[in-house]
Amino acid sequence: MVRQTPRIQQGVAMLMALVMMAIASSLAVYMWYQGQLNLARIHNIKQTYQAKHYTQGLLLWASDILRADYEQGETQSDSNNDAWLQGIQGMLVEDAILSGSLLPMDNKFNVNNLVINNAISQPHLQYFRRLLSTLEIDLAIAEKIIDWIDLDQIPQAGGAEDFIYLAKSPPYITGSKHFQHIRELALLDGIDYEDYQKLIQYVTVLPLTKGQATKMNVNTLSPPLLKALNLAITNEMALQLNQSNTANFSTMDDFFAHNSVQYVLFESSIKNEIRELADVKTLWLHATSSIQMEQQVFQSYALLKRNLSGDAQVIYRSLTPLTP
Ligand SMILES: [Ca+2]
Ligand SMILES: [Ca+2]
Repeated sequence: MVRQTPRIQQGVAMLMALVMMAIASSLAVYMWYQGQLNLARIHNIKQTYQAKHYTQGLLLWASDILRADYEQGETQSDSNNDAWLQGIQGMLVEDAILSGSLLPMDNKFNVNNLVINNAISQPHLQYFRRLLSTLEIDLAIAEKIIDWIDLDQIPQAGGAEDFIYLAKSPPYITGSKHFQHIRELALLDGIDYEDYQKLIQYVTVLPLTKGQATKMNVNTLSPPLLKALNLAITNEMALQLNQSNTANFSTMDDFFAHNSVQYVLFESSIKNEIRELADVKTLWLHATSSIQMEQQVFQSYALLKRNLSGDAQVIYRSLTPLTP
């Protein structure tokens, strides 16, 4: 047996001590790092929680100003001139900067109106065809939308059901329900990027409450959407009705009496058809809230619906904008 000299023993002890020290110090660094990480996590969770509360506050603020709009006697009609459209920008609170805005959603055609209670709504289909024709988009997009929503697998003439979508790569199937998000329109067969980008400037997807169609607000419609209200409306009339986005008709009768259309929209059958499509009220709104806390910005979106007292109810929230 080899006996170690005291010198060698000393060397081994020293080496052991050094190894122990290295382990201890890396453990200390690891624990410190974990501690910092936990602090950062807690900080993030706290900020997210606070941002949620601020968003909630902004939505309550939105409901308040919408009710105030009704209380100030604005129950009859809404237009692009309404004060609530200004929103709030950069409001400083304790530890955050809040911004919020409201946009009308009844300023576009709701494609979900094409199928009501699993049946095609003819006034909406005729309207949408006139709109597609003005926009120079293939009319068959209307049938593709109908087939996407309806519950059967029988394609409309020019439409497309599951067998068309299952042949794509990757394969997918139709929704068999109303559209939930505007981006779903990009999934339609036969729609290219250019048509999609054009279409979403004029159409929207809103839920139908109690199986009832939503109505557009004539005061917030752009000229192509006004023109599609009736075949007799020319481009020039549509521009005059739009009044450079300042239209402010108090009632639909005021709209029909406008000097640009009074001689083309005078028959009661025409008026009744337009009344099914449009009104002078803004009931659907898109809320955007932006909460800036330190270096982070929390952005969220919500769809609001006004009730008869003017209050707004959150229908759903989204982390992506519901409108382009
Ligand atoms: Ca179908
Ligand atoms: Ca079908």
